[in-house]
Amino acid sequence: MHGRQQVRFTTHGRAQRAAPGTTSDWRALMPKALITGITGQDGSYLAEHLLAKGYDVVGVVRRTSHHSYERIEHLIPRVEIVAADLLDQHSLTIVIQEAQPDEIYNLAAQSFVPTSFTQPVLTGEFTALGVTRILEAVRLVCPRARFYQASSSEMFGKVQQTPQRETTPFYPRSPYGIAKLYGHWITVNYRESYGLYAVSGILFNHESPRRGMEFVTRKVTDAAARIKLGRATELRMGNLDAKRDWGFAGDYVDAMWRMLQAPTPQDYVVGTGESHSVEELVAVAFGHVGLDWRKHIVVDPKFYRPAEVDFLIADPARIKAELGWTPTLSFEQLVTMMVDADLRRLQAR
Ligand code: NDP
Ligand code: GDR
Repeated sequence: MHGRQQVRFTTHGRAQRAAPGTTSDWRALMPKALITGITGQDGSYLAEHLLAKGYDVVGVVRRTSHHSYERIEHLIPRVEIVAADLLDQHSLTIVIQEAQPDEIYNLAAQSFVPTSFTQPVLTGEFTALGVTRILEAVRLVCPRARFYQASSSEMFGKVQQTPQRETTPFYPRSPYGIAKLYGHWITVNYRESYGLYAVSGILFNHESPRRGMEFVTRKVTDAAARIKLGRATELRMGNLDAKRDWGFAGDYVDAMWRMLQAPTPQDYVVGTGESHSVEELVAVAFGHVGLDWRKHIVVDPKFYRPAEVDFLIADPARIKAELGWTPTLSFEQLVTMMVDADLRRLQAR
């Protein structure tokens, strides 16, 4: 892998532009990565991962009336922040043209499934067409860059095969899943049409203490901590029977990086190969702080989805065998780590 990187940076990379023997060529030899969605859960872990490997990191943020930098505060000023929006072709083209990155990770999206039912058009603009806008920019101004697209297990939806692997047919069940499927295929198409090094990681659910509060794991770990500390008494939830393959986000950003180091561009499924129900999640989180979840959880139809994805489980055999990737945290370790982090955060307030 290291050998290939050397060849790569000498062949396509910034080393070509460096004057040998100067101090500035040391930095010029460092690979450069551009991350969209750097303010999100995965963006923050990926930025840390790449900085630790010596990359220059450029993070794309959209303009908002106040900054949403909580997850990356500790990385500034080591990360260069630039402004662009998935809705705006010109802004994307310019940041990619100016940065001339070796690797581009497209993590930005409208990523919450229930919002995709209430805002399906916007979800399509961000999560589907946003990918084409970035690929167009790559094709026109930086075609040598390696491109990673954040595809999702939601594309399997009403599953056609269990466990799900790279060859499993797709059957998305939400406007989000459908938008991701478009993003997935447009990435394949630009690879096949224009010879771009463009790949999709089909990632199953991955979580962490930095997960958004609206997603089920964080909603549960935050509530378990609040109830334990006497700051809440109940938690209203949707479908407790749904099953997911949950892993740790820190492991999954390493899978993204590995995919862009492979000798040939290929799509991979990334997951643990274990599935658990939402009820099990609740039981582990509440049990960890000595609470009986049955006394606190209220099932509320408001949180049911118009169409549900009932059961997902990955077959990560290909990425394990070909790229040596493996998850480091078990389901129980992940959930208890998240509960402990929420306890610490709430106690500090
Ligand atoms: P988050 O929701 O935490 O982060 C999404 C990021 O996208 C944020 O940085 C957000 O910026 C940015 N963004 C949203 N809209 C725009 C826009 N119009 N222009 C520019 N940036 C925008 O997602 P995750 O980190 O959890 O996931 C990363 C990616 O991986 C997403 O594409 C998601 O769909 C996909 N994915 C996630 C999985 C998971 O389990 N976490 C599994 C499979 C795929 P802002 O801070 O301004 O809102
Ligand atoms: P998901 O994650 O839809 O799989 O998408 P989420 O955590 O929102 O839901 C997982 C499952 O839990 C059930 N559920 C609830 N979900 C939420 N959010 N809130 C509840 O109160 C609740 N009660 C039960 C849901 O019905 C569902 O079955 C995530 C996102 O990160 C996507 O961007 C990503 O692509 C996929 O994971 C893989």
